[in-house]
Amino acid sequence: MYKLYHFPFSQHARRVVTLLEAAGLPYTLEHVAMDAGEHLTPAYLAINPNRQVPTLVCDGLKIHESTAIMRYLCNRHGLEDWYPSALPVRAEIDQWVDWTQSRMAQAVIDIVFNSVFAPAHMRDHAAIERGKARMSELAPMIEARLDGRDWIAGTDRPSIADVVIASNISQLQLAGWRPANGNFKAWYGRVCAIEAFAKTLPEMEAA
Ligand SMILES: N[C@@H](CCC(=O)N[C@@H](CS)C(=O)NCC(=O)O)C(=O)O
Repeated sequence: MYKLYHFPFSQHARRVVTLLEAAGLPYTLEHVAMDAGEHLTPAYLAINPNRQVPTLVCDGLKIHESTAIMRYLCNRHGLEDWYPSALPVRAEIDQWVDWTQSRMAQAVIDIVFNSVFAPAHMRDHAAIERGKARMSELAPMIEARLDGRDWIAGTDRPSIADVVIASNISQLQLAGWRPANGNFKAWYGRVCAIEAFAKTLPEMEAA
């Protein structure tokens, strides 16, 4: 049984839940009350010294970094559909996963934290603008790569790369940012139609 330290407004935690759900793996969610600072407590820091969610705990193993957790689950359970082992396909999935973490993640945090979660007096408007500028740079890359393909890595079915990118897009929606018309928007609709993905969306967004 996996234990996932989780917070519903964490896109990084939600992507792991999507995979656990989609693969039918046994798990429990351990709610970390980030809004009350629980991630900063010594008890949680002993689990993840980065003071972040998610963290996966199982069989004495503690893993942080959402994408490392997803790869671990795929490798351990042979989730070929989500993370095919054929090297050219896997390389493209890894490329988009790492690209999302290195190029997109901070922009999403900058936009959403400063538009939605930070108290008004702490909002960093320059960070919001920086994040939006980065998203304006990245969105056309997604748009172009989806030309003639349903899923970002060219697979026949959604892969972890689609879930990783889309979890960020769902987070951006909290701040009112949405993919424009075109391939990107149609792709996001396809990801949202995946039951395991839709199930993880926080209530605020579904409203
Ligand atoms: N690279 C990490 C990022 C995790 C992350 O940024 N989590 C956020 C919630 S979405 C968090 O816990 N932030 C608290 C903090 O950084 O202090 C991953 O992919 O798991």
